Amino acid sequence: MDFELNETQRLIKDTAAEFAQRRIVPVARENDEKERYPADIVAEMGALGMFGGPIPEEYGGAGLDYISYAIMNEEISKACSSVRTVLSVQLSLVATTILKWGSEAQKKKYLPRLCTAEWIGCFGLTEPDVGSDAQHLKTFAEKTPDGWKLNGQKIWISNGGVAQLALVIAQTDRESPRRMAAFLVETDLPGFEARTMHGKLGLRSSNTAELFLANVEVPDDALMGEVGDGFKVAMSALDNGRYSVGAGCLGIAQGSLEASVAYAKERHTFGKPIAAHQLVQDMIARMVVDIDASRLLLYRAGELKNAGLPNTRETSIAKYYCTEAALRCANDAIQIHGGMGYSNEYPVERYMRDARVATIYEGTSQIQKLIIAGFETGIRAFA
Ligand code: COS
Repeated sequence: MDFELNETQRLIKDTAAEFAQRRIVPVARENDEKERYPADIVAEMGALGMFGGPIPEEYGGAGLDYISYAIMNEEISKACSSVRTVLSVQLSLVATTILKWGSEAQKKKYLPRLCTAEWIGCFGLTEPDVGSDAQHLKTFAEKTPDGWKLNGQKIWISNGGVAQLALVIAQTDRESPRRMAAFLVETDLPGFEARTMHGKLGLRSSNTAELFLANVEVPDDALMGEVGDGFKVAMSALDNGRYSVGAGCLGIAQGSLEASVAYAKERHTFGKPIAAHQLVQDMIARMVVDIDASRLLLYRAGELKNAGLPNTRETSIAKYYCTEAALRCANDAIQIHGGMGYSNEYPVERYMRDARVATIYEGTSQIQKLIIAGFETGIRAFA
């Protein structure tokens, strides 16, 4: 039995799938080859309301439940995970974080622009020396009479080179990492520079940048939450970011399965379609099980989000499982496609390359396991 979708969820699935097939699939391969950011597709999705996600309608959003939001990410990712990246970062790391932590003025100013993709947002946590150990940032915000002065460097920032708004996490006290703060930094401010990074293995048509902040002066009202909330802002953003990465990976896994079934029925060896060979059926069965397990784990986390309940543990379980499963599925899809799987004539090699980063960014699989085991044992591995 398939997961039962309600009317809204079905509509989201059909609309996203139709758009993806019509607008994203035809250009995905070329955009990947040319490392071309799909600005036109993003603008069109924004105009159609596809960036509204779970943001309430009063702030310009679509007020979607988290299962519908996952479905949107799945369908877009099945067509092209680079486009899914723009959507996920915009909504999961930036917009929903502003919704949770922002002042009324910050919500009114930024959310409607993000929900139409008129503005693109990025999330500045990672630094050259700080990935997993997110408590020890070097980017520093110094209090000034009129606001704050930010100095530092961020790296591997998705959307960084195309963003108008950066959510930047910085230290405010050199003696205490517990005094981190979150800032909403408009990227046209003097001293803010983004340099796009090239040569990535996957997600090649998404934009990834290094951010340089040299004496960037922001007003007091750029501070989001209180001084000392910065780490919690980042972790709650990642609770949502990890969910949409999981959903994106579910889309990759589903795409791998669909491509494999189609190819295995069409390709003949030893006088029959390869789908009739038992070892091919073994790979297809493993994909089906991985996809079912991914979907159930992901939607469980989504239901907790819908109910406004704590979900860090369940989101980490879903992120860990979905990302590893997508890699297994994409790898087997290449195997089923044989030599053709190694060519970009078929989408499966891109699935593999696009899935690869997902066990690394927004918390490695190792970090997810430490979070999960921390809940189970009550013992933090990081103390
Ligand atoms: N939401 C809100 N608050 C959270 C939270 C969450 N999901 N997780 C932790 N916190 C809070 C805790 O409640 C705690 O608050 P108090 O100090 O008031 O008790 C505080 O944050 C510190 O929590 P904890 O001690 O558990 O943090 P750790 O330093 O042990 O966190 C890990 C360690 C590794 C889990 C964390 O640093 C992490 O997730 N690292 C990976 C970061 C990452 O994903 N980087 C890649 C970014 S790519 S965008």
